[in-house]
Amino acid sequence: MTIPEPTGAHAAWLPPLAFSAVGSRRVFAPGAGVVRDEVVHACARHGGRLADVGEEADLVLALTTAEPLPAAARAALAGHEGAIGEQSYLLARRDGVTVVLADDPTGLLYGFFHVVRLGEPAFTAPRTTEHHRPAVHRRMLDHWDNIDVHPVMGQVERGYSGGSIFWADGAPRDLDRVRAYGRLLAACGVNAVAVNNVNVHATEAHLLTDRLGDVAAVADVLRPYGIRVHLSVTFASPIALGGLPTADPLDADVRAWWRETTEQVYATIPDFGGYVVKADSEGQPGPFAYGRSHADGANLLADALAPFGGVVHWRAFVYNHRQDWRDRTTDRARAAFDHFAPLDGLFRDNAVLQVKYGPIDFQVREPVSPVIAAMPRTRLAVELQVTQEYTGQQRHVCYLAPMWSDVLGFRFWGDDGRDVAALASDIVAVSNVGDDPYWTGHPLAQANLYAFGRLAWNPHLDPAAVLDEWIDLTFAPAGDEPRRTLHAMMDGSWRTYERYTAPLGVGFMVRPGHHYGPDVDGYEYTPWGTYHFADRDGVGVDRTRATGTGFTGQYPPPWSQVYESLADCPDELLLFFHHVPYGHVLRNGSTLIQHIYDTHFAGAEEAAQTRLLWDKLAGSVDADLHARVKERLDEQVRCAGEWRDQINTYFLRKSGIPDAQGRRIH
Ligand code: BDP
Repeated sequence: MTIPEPTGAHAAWLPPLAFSAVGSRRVFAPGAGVVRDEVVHACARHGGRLADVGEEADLVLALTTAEPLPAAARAALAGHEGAIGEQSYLLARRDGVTVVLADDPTGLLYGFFHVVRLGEPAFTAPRTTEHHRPAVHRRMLDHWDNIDVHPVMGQVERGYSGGSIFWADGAPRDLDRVRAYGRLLAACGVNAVAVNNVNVHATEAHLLTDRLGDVAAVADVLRPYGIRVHLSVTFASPIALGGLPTADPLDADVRAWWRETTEQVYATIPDFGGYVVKADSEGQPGPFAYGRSHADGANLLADALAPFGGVVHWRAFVYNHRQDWRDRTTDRARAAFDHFAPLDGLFRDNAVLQVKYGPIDFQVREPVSPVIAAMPRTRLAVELQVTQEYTGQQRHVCYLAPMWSDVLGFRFWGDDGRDVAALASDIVAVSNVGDDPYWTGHPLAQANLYAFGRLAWNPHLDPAAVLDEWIDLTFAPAGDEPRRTLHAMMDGSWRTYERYTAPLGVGFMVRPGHHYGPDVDGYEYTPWGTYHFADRDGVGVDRTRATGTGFTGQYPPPWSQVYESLADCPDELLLFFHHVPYGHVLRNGSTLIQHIYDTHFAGAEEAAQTRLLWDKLAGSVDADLHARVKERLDEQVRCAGEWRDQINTYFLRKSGIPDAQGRRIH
């Protein structure tokens, strides 16, 4: 299949598409650079023209350092104290002129895209000066991309959008496509990418040394969009690449190797972002082999990066994947906290501990990881998963922003305490993009990518409003009916997915290995630590202090008590925290077993309704796009039915309790 021209009608929220608001307007965008290019491009497509110095303009896009600063810009600045700040901008409209002002080119670019998002209203209502700043400094996508095609995982680990967007045939791929990707990311506020898999295989390890030029080629293309490139590295690099006998973080030769290697990296890529490390996790090497702590490991790399302003993202996803559930202390949910909480305060300032949002592994419903509350003296990144590994693998519609919004807004210390977004210095996610013509396999999965960037910029945005933004930017010409229909299909799709898959936070129940589709006992008797403990009397994991694994004790009050209590624990997390009899009455009034039946019938039915809605849009959206989404919806409906039937049958047989509504359970 050919890749459509990146500005093609179904290629996501690429800005000029929505910049028809330029119309016949004059735009003053002094200086060179990407903003000016954007304006030239928009004018070529939609009319309008670049204004000259001294000429009146309808839109002024300027850096505060511009000489002379246009009068409209000076007026917008009046009364504004201090710097606008890195990556930030002022937006104002008065006396018929819309003004975007920034201290740096990246801020100006973000301001430009803000105008694009607003469309025509950017040029109508007056606007007192607004100051827009990102909530966190770094908004990053981790690509789990390999250069080579891995025999089991394919080229992109957990990738559902074709091959890598960065690598093809053993080298950097078509850089025009990478450039278009950079633009797409800048338009939603992402400013960092890691270009290779956290599981670093032999070929990819060399990106750090003799293949650094390949990384530099990608960095050059992304730089104008304010995006810095990061690299996943293996902790064993000094052995694998440097020929040293050890990777011990306290060994002098090892330290020198990292220092010199990192110097070379910065000599080649002066604005290189830093390293991402998965250590002592699922077979990756790490400091445990040398009897050292993860602070020792992270600080080794942090020290090498510090002179250049780089950071190391050190992942907290550390657990023993070969353990069985030997005793209460070996609950996988506890592992990250048990390893890292005692190390709080020992990490360097440029070491960022990257914590998955939940204590297990990117499930459709998990409590927020208690590690995030336990490390006040450590810089933290919250890690989300945009790629839909456990949420339908981009064959199912599953708009994840409502979940992320809940996570980022979660308050560990109750209503008056700080929320997760305020505790994080970075927000990171595993990317869902590949070389697919629609970028994300399922065209509607683009909304997750867009929403990730927008929520990382401002975690308090309403996910439903962000969805509408994406729909408007992507399907602008389609009109009101498609807009309403798409909203109806997508807004509740995460909860729909939750209804027909593993119930009430218990998680997994997926087919082992590829993680798609139902297999209730697939992981139940394996050493991975992801169990549901269903028996004839009940289901769920007892993680209480009183009788279970004690995981609830990793939360501060009030949540330690709320989760500990069967009566107070929120329904949606009940089976994550408690082993519960089938007859237990939930807070919603239903028995547990009846709730399982009801939600599974309802979820599968909602999937079928979603497909009907899409059918109605035939003729109103691009025909190829319609066909692609339809094919995915057919699979979603089939798979949702399979989930419903397997889960319901399983629990009917275990419990022997029939459905109160007498529906047929296969
Ligand atoms: C798991 C994925 C695995 C990743 C791992 C990780 O199944 O492919 O390598 O997460 O985050 O969910 O490192």
